Amino acid sequence: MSSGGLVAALSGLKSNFIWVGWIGTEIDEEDRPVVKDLLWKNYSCIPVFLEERVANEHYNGFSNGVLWPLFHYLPGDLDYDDQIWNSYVEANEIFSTVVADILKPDDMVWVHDYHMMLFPEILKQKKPEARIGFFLHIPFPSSEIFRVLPCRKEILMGILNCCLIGFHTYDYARHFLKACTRIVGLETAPNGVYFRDRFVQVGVFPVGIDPDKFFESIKTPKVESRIQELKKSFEGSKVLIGIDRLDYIKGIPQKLQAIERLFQKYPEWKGKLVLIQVAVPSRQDVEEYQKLKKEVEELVGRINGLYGSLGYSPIHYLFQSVDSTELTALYNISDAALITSIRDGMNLVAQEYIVCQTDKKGVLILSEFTGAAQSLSGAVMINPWNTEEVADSINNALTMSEEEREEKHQMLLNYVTKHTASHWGLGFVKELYKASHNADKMVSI
Ligand code: GDG
Repeated sequence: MSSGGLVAALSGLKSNFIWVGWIGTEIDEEDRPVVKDLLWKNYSCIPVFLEERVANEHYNGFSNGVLWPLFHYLPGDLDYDDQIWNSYVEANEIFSTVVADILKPDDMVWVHDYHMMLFPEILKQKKPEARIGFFLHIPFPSSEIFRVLPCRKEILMGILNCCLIGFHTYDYARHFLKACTRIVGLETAPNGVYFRDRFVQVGVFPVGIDPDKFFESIKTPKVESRIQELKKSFEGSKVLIGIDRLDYIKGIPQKLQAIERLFQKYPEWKGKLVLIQVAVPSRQDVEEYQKLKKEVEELVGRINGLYGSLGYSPIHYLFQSVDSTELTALYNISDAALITSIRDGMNLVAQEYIVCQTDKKGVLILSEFTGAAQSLSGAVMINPWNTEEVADSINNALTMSEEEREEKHQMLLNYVTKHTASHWGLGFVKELYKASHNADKMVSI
């Protein structure tokens, strides 16, 4: 299982689905039936096979090279050309052929994320009766940014073929509706948009985690003993934790600059504070990600060189994925989590940190540019671009009174244990069911 927010959210969803997804690698024509059979029998998964060039241009090229930076307000990094766009169209077409083949009359189809924005329209052409919902896991940007996209109309029309379109926050939904008005000239309402002869419902569904998974894991002997080991290694130090895919949206350089400023401004922390930064390798085939890796490594080296000593490194940098025992133990022993995303659809790490703070009631320091910031009011909010403010916030978080920490933690915990992945998933599916029946009524009128 790969690391990432989409995987975490969907694995916390306790419901029966047939999963359809790209297999992640090229499989020879003659091996495909065996692979298909194996995945179906063991995981209820239906694989989609893409040839390597199409997969690469669809995934690394258009999805992660164009849509990802643009939707995270970085239009400067846009690397658009017709070839990668054509592969995006082709991959969406191949997916829709696979789904059209297995679709039964009462089925609902839930499409996930920016890789699949044309899929609803193509499936609808093949199966006009299909009931389709779409959820975007990343921000939908202001229409002022979105309209930069050369194929902006096609992308909007693609998802408008759904009965329900979901976002993490009201802001993202509002931006989408505005784009429909400005770019396609459609009439909108606060909860949807009129498209052809139908009303496409637009809703807000903030994603959550599966808290029980962490509560149970913390009590296992394996995690308990790792917690004790880690507590011993960092005895006498405050621990800050950062868990991110190594992605430029996560603001890791901004985080490191704030740590450097903290040591300059509050030298008393030297020798008494460590940042454990897990940076999970991600999209290493995309050039921007290789540049980021270099930048982060240089910053880590500089800070450790300046503020470390023979027996002390202020930053423990891991360019690797850690297993779930290690992850849970790291969350548990830290005094604060530091999330500095410059944009982030939601950010599940924030929620995972909260549920793992069974002992210390540590502080969540959270970028105001995450979707999570809109619901986690017990966090210490920061603007990651304001290095001075982040440094001060870290200092304040680590010197905060126990009562204040306890109060903030309780507020956060109440939210996260209520708004779980199941709550999110079932909420979306129920709404899709209702929306698809309402859409039928409108058509028959
Ligand atoms: C996208 C959106 C939105 C990370 N490192 C390790 C590891 N992880 C797990 C975390 C968490 C997940 O990956 C990361 O989730 P995020 O939500 O923080 O971020 P993205 O991957 O960017 O996810 C995001 C999300 O979709 C859901 O809609 O929240 O905004 O960008 O679950 O625990 N897991 C393990 N080892 C690691 O080293 N085991």
